[in-house]
Amino acid sequence: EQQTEEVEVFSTPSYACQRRTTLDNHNAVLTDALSLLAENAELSGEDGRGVAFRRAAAALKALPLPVTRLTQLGGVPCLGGHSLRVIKVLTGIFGVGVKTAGRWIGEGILTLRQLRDSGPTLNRAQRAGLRHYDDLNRPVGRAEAAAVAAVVEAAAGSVLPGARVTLIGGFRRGKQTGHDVDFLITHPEEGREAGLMPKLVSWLDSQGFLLYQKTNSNSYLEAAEGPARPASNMDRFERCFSVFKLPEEAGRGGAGAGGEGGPRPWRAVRVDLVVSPVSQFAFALLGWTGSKLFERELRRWAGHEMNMCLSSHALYDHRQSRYLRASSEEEIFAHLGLEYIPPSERNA
Ligand code: DCP
Ligand code: MG
Repeated sequence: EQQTEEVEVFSTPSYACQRRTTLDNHNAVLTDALSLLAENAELSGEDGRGVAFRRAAAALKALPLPVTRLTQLGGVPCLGGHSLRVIKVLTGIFGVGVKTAGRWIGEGILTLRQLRDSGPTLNRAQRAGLRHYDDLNRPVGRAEAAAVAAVVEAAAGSVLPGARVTLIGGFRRGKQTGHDVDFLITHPEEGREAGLMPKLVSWLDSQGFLLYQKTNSNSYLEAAEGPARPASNMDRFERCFSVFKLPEEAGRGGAGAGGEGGPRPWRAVRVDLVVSPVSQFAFALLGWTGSKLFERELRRWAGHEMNMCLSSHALYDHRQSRYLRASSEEEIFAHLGLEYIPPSERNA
C-alpha cells in the first residue's frame, strides 16, 4: 500500500528568490513542523539552525504537490542537515510516512527516544517498526534471504502441497542485500492458490515466525477492470506485509547483531509475500522483480511505444482490444517488442 503510486521527484532552484511561492501550500504539515523547529532554535539562540529550518520550510512551500515519500526530496535544496535527519529517522520507522513524521515533529517529537517516551498512539505497524527499528534498518543479506526462503517454502509446502515459492525483488536480480525479502507464491493448478495467504500466515504465526503481519486480499477482477481502468496497482494480489522473527544461526550474517550481549538468537526481517494465480504468474514475476525504475520504464514503453497497458496482472493491447496471454517473462518481452532482459540485468 505504501509503495503503489508513482511519485514525482521534486527539483527546486536553491534561492527562494528564484522560485514562485504562493500561499497555496501543499505541505503545511511539514512546513509547520519545520517552522516550529526554527522557532525553537531561534529561541535558544541558535540562529544558524533557525535559518536552516526556515529555508527548508520555504523550499517545501514551493512544491506543486504534497510530498508522500522522502525520496522525492532529493532535488529540494536546503533540506540538508538537521531537518532531513529528523525526518529520516522518523520515516525510517516501518509504517511511518512523511505525513506522520511531520505531525510528530509538529508535536515536538524529533527522536526515537522522545517518541518512545511521549507515546502518541502508534498503530500496530508503527509499534512493530519502533520495537524492531535497528533490525529493520539493517540490510538483509543473501544468506538471511535464503533462510527466510526455507521457512516460506516449508510453510507453503505444508498448507498447500505443490505450491511454488519464488524469490522476487532485488534478490532475484542478484543483489547481495535488500531492505526486505520478497516472495511470489503460486500453484500450477489455477484456483488452488485461492485462500492460500491466510493459511500461510496462520502456519507461520503458529510456528512463531511472525512478529507482525498485515494481509490484503486479492481485489483484481479482469472483467471489472477493463482497459478503461488499467490495473497498474500492485496491491491487488493477496499480499502480506510482515516482519519475520528469523533465528540467527552462528556464523551467518549477524554483523552488528552482537553488541554487548553477544550474538542474538534472532533478528527481525521484513518479508513481503504475494500470491498469484498461475495464469498471472509471468506478469506478477516480471512486475515484482524490479527494479522499480525498470518496471516504470516497462510500463512507459508499453503505453507510449506499443499502445498497450502492462500491469503485474496482465497485458492489454489497445489496438487489438484484447488481453495478451503469457506464461513466461520471455513471452511478455516478445509481446512488447523488446529483447529479453534477464533479472540480473534489470538493475536500472
Ligand atoms: N515494485 C514496483 N513498483 C512498486 C512496488 C514494487 O515495481 N510500486 C516491484 C519492483 C521491486 C519489487 O516490487 O523490485 C519489490 O519491491 P521492493 O521495494 O522490495 O524493492 P527491491 O526488492 O527491488 O529492493 P530492496 O532490495 O530494497 O528490497
Ligand atoms: Mg525487496
